[in-house]
Amino acid sequence: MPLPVLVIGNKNYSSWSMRPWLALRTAGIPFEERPVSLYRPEGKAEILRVSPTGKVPVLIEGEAMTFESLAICERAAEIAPAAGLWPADPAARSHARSISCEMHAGFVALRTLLPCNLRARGRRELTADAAADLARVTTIWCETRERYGRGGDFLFGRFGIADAMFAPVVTRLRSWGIPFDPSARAYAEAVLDSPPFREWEAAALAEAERVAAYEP
Ligand SMILES: N[C@@H](CCC(=O)N[C@@H](CS)C(=O)NCC(=O)O)C(=O)O
Repeated sequence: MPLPVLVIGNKNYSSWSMRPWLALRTAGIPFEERPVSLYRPEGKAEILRVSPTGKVPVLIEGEAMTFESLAICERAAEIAPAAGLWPADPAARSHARSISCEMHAGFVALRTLLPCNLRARGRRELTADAAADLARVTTIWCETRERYGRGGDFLFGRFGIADAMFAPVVTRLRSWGIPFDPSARAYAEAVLDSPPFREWEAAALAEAERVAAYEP
């Protein structure tokens, strides 16, 4: 049986690719990754060949295809139920799904102002809308850690899908010089220190392609 193939964009820039990659790695699911450049014409053509949305990430398992980052995370949880990508407790799991969907669907002002660029170390001022997004993200992190995270360093104790969904927010804040609220600093540092994230980051930093629009 061939391994699942995860088609991803540039690791330095593709926050949506990072999320399911972290989930698959955390769950110990063997997979091949197929990187495509988001910024070269041949990359776009390749994405269009495998992705009905024209976007990455996409997970290919034989005839089956899963697109949309959160759907791929769900698929990872299905492939490896023992990995605990979702919390076992139903109330915690409902909360994990809710905040993961909230991340997937929202925080547009924050994401637009602070593009994903793991390598960057710049400074940006928050707009009012981005500040409101960040306030909500901080509340999510703190309330979730308080209610469900006592068993470990992550939102629900161990690293799971909710952490994978929020990991790019941590890196965007770091890249653009936005200080972490003291109440959220330990959580952010735990994400940056987690082995799957460090593996992704090392590969991102080794990439040569530069996109001027996302550089400081
Ligand atoms: N909602 C999608 C968003 C995917 C997305 O926007 N991917 C970007 C890369 S991070 C992309 O493929 N962009 C290429 C394009 O829009 O041409 C998901 O969650 O997977």
